[in-house]
Amino acid sequence: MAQINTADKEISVKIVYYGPALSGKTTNLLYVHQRITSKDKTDLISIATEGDRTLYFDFLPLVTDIIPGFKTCFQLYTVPGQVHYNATRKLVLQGVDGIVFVADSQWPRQNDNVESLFNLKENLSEYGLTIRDIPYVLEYNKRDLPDAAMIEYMEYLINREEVKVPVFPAVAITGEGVFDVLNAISRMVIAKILKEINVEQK
Ligand SMILES: Nc1nc2c(ncn2[C@@H]2O[C@H](COP(=O)(O)OP(=O)(O)OP(=O)(O)O)[C@@H](O)[C@H]2O)c(=O)[nH]1
Ligand SMILES: [Mg+2]
Repeated sequence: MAQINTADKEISVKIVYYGPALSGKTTNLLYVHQRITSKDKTDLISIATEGDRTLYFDFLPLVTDIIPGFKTCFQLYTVPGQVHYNATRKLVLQGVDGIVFVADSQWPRQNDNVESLFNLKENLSEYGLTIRDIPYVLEYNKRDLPDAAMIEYMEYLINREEVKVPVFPAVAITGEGVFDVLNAISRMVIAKILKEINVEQK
C-alpha cells in the first residue's frame, strides 16, 4: 500500500522484482542504477549476496517529481529467487504496490518460471491479496540467448489471467527493455494512487 503523506507532499511506492533464481532481477536494478544521473542518485543496496545470487534483497530508491506537487519515491526491491529463501520473498512482498515478474526466456527454465509465479500467488494470498489486486507486468528476459523460448509459448505458460498483463521482452545485461518495464509499472501504480488521492479528496 503506497504511503501518501499529504501534509509533507510525499508519496512512497514499493515495486518488487519477482521471479525464479538467476532470471535477471538484480541485473535490472543494476542497469537502472547505472543510468540515473539525477542529483538524487543514491546507492544500490544489496543485502547479502554470494557471487551473482541475492540472498536477502536488493534495494534502490528513486526520487521523482512524476506527480506534480509531490515528491514521489519509488522503492525498487528484488527478491532472492532461489527456492529455499521463501521467508525472505514473503517479507519483501509486504506492502507491495507494483510487481515486475522477471521470467527467464531459456527453454530449460520455463518450469522454474511457472513455479515462481505460483509461489508469488501463494505468498500474496498470505497477505489476503491476489495478483489481480496489484499492478503487475511481465518481463521476458534473456531474449539474447539462442535457446530462448518463443514469446507465444511463454504467454501460454505465464500470462494466463483473464485480462492479459503487459509483456516486455528484455535483455537486462544490455538494458534492452529495462526502462520500458519500469515506465509501465510506474505508470500503472501512479494511476492507481491518483485514483485513491482523488477519492480521498472528494
Ligand atoms: N545473456 C543474458 N544474461 C543475463 C541477462 N540478464 C541477466 N543475465 C545474467 O544472468 C545471471 C543472473 O542475473 P541476476 O540479475 O543476478 O539474477 P537474479 O534474478 O537476481 O538471481 P537471484 O538473485 O538468484 O534470484 C548474471 O550472470 C547476469 O549477468 C540477459 O538478458 N541476458
Ligand atoms: Mg538477485
